[in-house]
Amino acid sequence: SACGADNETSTTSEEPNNNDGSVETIQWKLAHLADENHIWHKTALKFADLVNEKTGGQIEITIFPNSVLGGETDVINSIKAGTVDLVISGETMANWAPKAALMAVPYAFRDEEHLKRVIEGEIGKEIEAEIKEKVGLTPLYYHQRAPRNLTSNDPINTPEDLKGFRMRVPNVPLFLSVWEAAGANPQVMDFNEVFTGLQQGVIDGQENPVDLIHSAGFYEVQKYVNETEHVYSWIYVLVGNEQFESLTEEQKQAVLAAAEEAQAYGQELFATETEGYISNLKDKGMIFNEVDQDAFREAMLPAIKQNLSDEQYELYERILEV
Ligand code: CS2
Repeated sequence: SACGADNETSTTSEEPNNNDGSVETIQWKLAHLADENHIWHKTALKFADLVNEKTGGQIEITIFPNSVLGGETDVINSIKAGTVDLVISGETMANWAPKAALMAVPYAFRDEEHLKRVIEGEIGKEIEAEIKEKVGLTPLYYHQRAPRNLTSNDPINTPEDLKGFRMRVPNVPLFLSVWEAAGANPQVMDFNEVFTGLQQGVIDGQENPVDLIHSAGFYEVQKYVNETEHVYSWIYVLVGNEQFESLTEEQKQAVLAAAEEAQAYGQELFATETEGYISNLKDKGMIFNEVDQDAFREAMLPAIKQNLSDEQYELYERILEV
């Protein structure tokens, strides 16, 4: 379910806030790194329509895909500065809220049911609360994600094949640690710089779920999807705390009700479209390579313990128990 929605749906009425007696429309900007065909984009458009409808046109949200407003970390800083209003983000927020790292610990989630028990249970609420407090963003709804796989131009079957392998990871300290431990040479890069890095041979590979491999056109510059499935996770759609708190109570409830419906809409798209991404990538010539997942899990485990703080590791152990 979305974060804290109330089920009443209503349009909002508000005192005129212009001297001509009109009510000024609130214009919000939502930024994300996927393309216009991606589940995140289609769901964000639906969310914007629902918010506009439920507020009687008082809130208009414009969606900016393909990192056009900057990389994920830059956008989060822009929301704090008030020049952007919403973002789609996840474990990158660990740079402000340590508990967000627990969204993407390698091989932590056993299956979809386990993942949902964490997201929608006590632990998910603790992660959301720390994000709100330390990042200054309010989670509105989330997207379940396909597992992250490692892409390359030569097959990677075990960590032994990672010697000298220069790869990009998102701005997530834990990802740097686990891929170093597995034997690769990871470096942080914004998502919108990865294609060029691969095309120019600055990096040899990257890791992402099939939907983002497709969204960024990595099939043009990568041959193999090595099925490490090393991270199974989710990602939030978040609004700046200040932007959200500036709304009337009625407008807040309308946004939360829209988020609830957008959540269900996005989940339906996830269930029906993920398989399609795999066949699309195969049609584009990518080879899906089965790997020794246990070998990657074993290679990464020591780095998980070493990289996480005591508090993060305690939460990790709770996740394993759920
Ligand atoms: C994306 C992001 O940049 C990427 O590789 O997959 O969604 C990434 O997962 C971020 O860390 C999410 O905060």
